[in-house]
Amino acid sequence: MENETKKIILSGIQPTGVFTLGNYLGAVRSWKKMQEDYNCYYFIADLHSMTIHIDPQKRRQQTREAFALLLACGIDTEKSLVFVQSHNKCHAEMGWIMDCCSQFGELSRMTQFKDKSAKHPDNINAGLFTYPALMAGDILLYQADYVPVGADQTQHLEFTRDVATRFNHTYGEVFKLPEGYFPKAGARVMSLQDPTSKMSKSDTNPKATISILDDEKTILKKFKSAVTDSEACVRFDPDKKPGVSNLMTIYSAITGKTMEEIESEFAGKGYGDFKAAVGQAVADELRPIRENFARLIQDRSYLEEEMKKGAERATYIANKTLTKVKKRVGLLLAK
Ligand code: ATP
Ligand code: LTN
Repeated sequence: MENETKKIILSGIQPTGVFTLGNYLGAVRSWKKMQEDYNCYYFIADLHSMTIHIDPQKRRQQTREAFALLLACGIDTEKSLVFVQSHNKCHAEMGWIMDCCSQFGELSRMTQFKDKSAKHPDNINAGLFTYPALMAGDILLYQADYVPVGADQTQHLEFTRDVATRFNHTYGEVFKLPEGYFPKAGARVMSLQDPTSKMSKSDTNPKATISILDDEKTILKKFKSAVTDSEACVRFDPDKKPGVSNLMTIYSAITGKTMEEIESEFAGKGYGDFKAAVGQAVADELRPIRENFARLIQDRSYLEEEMKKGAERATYIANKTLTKVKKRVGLLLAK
């Protein structure tokens, strides 16, 4: 699995619900492609999901499902290291050390903290505030070269680099500085009901998001009711025609067609035909994932076995960095 000459890719996804078409086209589909060229480490960020309230039973279920979804999307445990964050205790330990290397001022500037505290004013917990420090620990533990994340996470990545630089300066070189990785084929998918905001797992309006487990009928129906405009012309113009442009982005991401090709394909046709074609392309793309998932989620012992293998290997790798870090900061190592 591991190859010394390949660069390390690391990324995580929170178990906050079934992945959306946005998570798939913007992240997980590229993760699958990267497996061929990099040493890839992918994990379910269950510790990060604790920053919002989720019923415990639901969290357990969503974590198992998220793990199965990664495999269903083609993340291969023979090629990549796949694990659940909390199964490797190094993350929590490193998280505390990173907390102590983070400044109140810099954490206060994080837009995700501001956004999420506005969204959940009744639960502005300390974890939400120190979320980026835990994330920095995730990345630095594995000496990742590249971190594929969406635009919403670039500030956290910058923060990680700042903390790593400061640590290396204070205690001597330990951490590699990670870089963001923005795959060319990665698409930013917007809500089907409000195309100016991103499609998000935690959206409460089911018509706004396509879950990657939606069946064909549901997918076609959701695309049929997607918000467009009254011009009745398939043309790419994200500012003036955000709804149609979003559908074109999705169609292009799946078929590989350029915007010009899509415009001429639907020239003179109404939105009805266009929406049906996009819906069908999405349904065809997601069908094998849904079938793989249905099979995997039944096989609990297989999932548990894969989680266990992932946890052991992740712990082995992370522990090397953690031990170095503990020595450098002057924590006595237990004999
Ligand atoms: P939540 O609603 O719980 O905040 P989310 O749907 O925004 O979740 P995350 O778990 O925060 O998803 O993100 C997982 C990965 O998917 C990240 O790399 C993120 O950048 C990417 N991603 C999330 N939403 C989209 C989207 N609409 N388009 C493209 N990429 C996305
Ligand atoms: N914050 C990320 C999830 C995440 C992550 C990470 C991504 C947690 N730790 C480390 C990359 C590297 C998110 O919400 N998408």
